[in-house]
Amino acid sequence: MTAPRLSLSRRLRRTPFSDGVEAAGVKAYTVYNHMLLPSVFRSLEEDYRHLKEAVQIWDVACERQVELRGPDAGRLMQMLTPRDLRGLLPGRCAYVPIVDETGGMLNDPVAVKLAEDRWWISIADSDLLYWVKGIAHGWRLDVLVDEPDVSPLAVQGPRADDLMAEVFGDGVRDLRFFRFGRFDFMGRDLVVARSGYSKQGGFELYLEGCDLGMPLWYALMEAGRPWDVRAGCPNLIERIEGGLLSYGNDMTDDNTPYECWLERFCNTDSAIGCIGRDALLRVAKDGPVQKIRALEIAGGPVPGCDRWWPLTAGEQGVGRVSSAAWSPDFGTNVAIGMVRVTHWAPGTELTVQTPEGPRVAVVRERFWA
Ligand code: THG
Repeated sequence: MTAPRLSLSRRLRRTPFSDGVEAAGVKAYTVYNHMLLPSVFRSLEEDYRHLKEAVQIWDVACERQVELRGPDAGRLMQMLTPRDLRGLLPGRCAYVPIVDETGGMLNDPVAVKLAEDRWWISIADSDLLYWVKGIAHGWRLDVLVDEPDVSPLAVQGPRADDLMAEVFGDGVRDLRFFRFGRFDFMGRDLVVARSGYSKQGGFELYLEGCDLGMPLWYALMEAGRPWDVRAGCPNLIERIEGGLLSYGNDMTDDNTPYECWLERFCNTDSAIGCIGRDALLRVAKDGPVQKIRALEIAGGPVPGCDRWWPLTAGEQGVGRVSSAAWSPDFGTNVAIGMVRVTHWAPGTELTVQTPEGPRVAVVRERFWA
């Protein structure tokens, strides 16, 4: 059986790097923020091995920016998140849960503080722009909110520093985690941060405008030759091992940050102004009734997880698996799920209902990497 194809049109946006991605032989895409996001180049496992050993260039232009600009930008940013941002200086990034008035997760972006009065919210897959515009307008805030023409490109893998130093000089090596600097590329300033959606280390470059997309892509590809650079993309296996959550897969607006194991990014006591603060104070007091957990699924490689797989204990439903893949390095299926409080203790044996039948799933203390 051949799988049906996805019809392309302008609503499914290309990126400034799409020509390079196609030339590199992309095998599969997913859709993220109405934009193409590559998901496989050679195979999931070959891409995984190469990411852990070399260096890859990722077209992550689908991580769109919501820009806040104006005197109330900082105030608006704090209204969106329970993470206390008062100590965050310009030049820094922060992973921030975004919650609605019920404390439900609307997105889990990286906030980039460009200046006191200018922020980029580098969003995961949900239309956050409309929520932010609604709040800015409804509260009559003095701030402009829009989606600028900014396209992130990631350089990820153990040789990322070596590659980046070839293009931008040794100064990039001094960037610390979740900080950014401005670096010249063909006479244009690029925001370059040490961040990215893998645990292998690397950078994200925020390209403003489209015209330098392919020159930047090829400059990085050329500079990376000595280290076998390839086009790559966020890798399902590697991100599950590292416990990097995927909004829309692992959590939705039905979940609070506490359920998502994101309490380390919540300062609900001190995040004054956060719209979901009262709701979160209530759930923090009682504690969540379910929580994201790492799970190991027994047996050989599981099929792709394109819907929630029920987790059961006997006849009782106790949660769901939302992401799963075979890990070559750990010789088991690694998975992310949401498990009820009664069954989330490490070591608990559950049953996961995969499309190919039931399997044993064991709750783990932590993720793999
Ligand atoms: N980079 C940028 N934008 C993004 C992503 C990114 N937008 C979409 C998506 N990824 C948002 N989700 C995440 C999830 C995890 C992390 C970043 C964005 C992440 N987490 C680290 C961790 O969990 O180890 C570190 C968090 C911290 O300690 O602050 O990096 O990848 N621009």
